[in-house]
Amino acid sequence: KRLTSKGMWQLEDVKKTLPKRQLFDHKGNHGRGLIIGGCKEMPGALSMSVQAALKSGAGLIMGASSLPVIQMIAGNCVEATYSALSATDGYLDNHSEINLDSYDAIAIGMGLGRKECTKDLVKYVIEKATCPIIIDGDGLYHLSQLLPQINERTHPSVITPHPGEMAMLLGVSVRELLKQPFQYAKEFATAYRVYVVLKGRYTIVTSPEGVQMVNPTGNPGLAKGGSGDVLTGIALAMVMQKQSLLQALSNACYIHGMSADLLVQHQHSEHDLLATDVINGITDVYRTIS
Ligand code: B4P
Ligand code: MG
Repeated sequence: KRLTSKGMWQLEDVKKTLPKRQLFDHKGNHGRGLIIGGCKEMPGALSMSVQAALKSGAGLIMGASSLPVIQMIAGNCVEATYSALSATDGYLDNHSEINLDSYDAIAIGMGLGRKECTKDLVKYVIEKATCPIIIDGDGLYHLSQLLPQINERTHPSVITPHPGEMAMLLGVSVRELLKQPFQYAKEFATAYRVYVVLKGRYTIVTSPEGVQMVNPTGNPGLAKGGSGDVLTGIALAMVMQKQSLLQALSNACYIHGMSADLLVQHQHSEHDLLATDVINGITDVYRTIS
């Protein structure tokens, strides 16, 4: 009952709002995105976000990480371009070498690590990016110390926490958060003027104005490492297409969950589904909805 009292994002909403590719489109019409992430222990997080963003329709994607991470992952997605950033002991450390100006949206945090030097990088992006930014994973860990900076942004900010990350940002227990997830998400979104994608079985998307949408798709096959990184890549691609941010984020959640649903219906089980399967499954989602 609680779910239907809020806006449930449905297949018809996706069909109505998802922009169609036009005959004379070129890659510039579909967004140039930057994804910053990865460290020596978590190279795959960046890889999955980059692949998911391109598979979802982004025009151009630049993956930024340390050279060893790029060397490890570049073969997984040869369609992307990569930018090697300096790192200390496997963690990105120098923000001044990144040019943030030529992107339509930026995602940061997936597999970034929690070292102090990576916090500076997140701070730099929050302060300097003049396009929509999406903060996920370890970027959210750092965000707890960067709340004044996020409040001062004049361009859209999106956060994509799972309940553990949302609870940490709010300073409450996960148990307390899950008693009133709509209220807590709205509280944070309106206080800091951010879009909040609170992930879970029914992911709740909240705008800075407090408008909320609930995503019905997805299954427990997604409860596995990497599925959040895939969602961030899809979200980046959606944010760069011509649609409102609330629609873009709702569509991203819908596509992510629908990919997993189609896969467990036809090819996989909830046990063996991998995050990379969910990326490949985007093909069937698009073939179904268009
Ligand atoms: P992390 O290391 O933070 O996990 P992660 O890298 O963020 O994983 P990933 O990015 O792949 O998945 P995410 O959840 O973002 O996890 C380490 C620790 O964090 C855990 O040991 C735990 O302490 C804490 N933690 C993690 N998840 C928590 C939670 N839910 N509650 C409390 N603490 C938690 O994204 C997963 C994606 O899959 C989302 O899009 C989500 O909506 C979807 N999904 C997951 N389960 C689903 C389900 N049953 N049905 C539908 N969709 C589902
Ligand atoms: Mg995650």
